[in-house]
Amino acid sequence: MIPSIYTKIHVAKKKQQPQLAVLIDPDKFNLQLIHLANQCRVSYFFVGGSTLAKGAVHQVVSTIKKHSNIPIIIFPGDETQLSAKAEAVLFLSLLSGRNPEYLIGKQVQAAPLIKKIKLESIATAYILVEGKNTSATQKVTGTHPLKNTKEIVHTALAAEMLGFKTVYLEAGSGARKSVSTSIIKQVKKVLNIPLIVGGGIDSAAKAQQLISAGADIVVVGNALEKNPFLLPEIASLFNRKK
Ligand code: 1GP
Repeated sequence: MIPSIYTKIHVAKKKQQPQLAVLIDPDKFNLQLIHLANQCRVSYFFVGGSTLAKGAVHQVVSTIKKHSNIPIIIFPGDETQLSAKAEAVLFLSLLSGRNPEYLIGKQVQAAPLIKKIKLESIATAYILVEGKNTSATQKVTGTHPLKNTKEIVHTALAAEMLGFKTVYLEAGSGARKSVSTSIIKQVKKVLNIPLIVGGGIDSAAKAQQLISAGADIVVVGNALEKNPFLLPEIASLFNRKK
């Protein structure tokens, strides 16, 4: 049997092998990045965006599938961003905010669609962390990111107790400041489930700091849109023990 995507994530975490996810925004799709990823240690493509035309995700997932065997995990901006051709979806709940639509409303709309297309769903506690500029997620969801480390840690802890499969600490796409190593270390002290970290990671040095602090999956998007040739350097940090 082919192991589920969550099993892969979990096994890599247990082995302390950090994984790299390349975020593809369908609006900024670049086939060159897919070809480069095939030559590097990229564990997953995350596909999604906060404001996309209907069908854009499915179209890009189909195109990537023609050129790569790297598993695709949908990282949805809304309940319409799904594709049966992907391997899994991060089933997000925005736990840093108090907007019921993004805590459970959108999920109720998406659940029957996910079941219908038989997509593996990975329950993910999505925690927006202050990234020094207003992120698209903030604008779309009308919520504020968390600043206080204690609150971030307690939110991650509550997520694990609620049965979430992963926690995603998000500084926001293109954040000027990525999630700090001190926050990652504090969260890791209480967390047993895999930790995903993204937002504003624009160099191998930054990625290395986050890996050393304990991130299990590092997500890079913007920086690779700007310069795909950064990928080999960043990817060379992965598939070794922390
Ligand atoms: C955004 O965490 C991801 O949701 C990746 O962020 O685009 O800044 O790399 P960047």
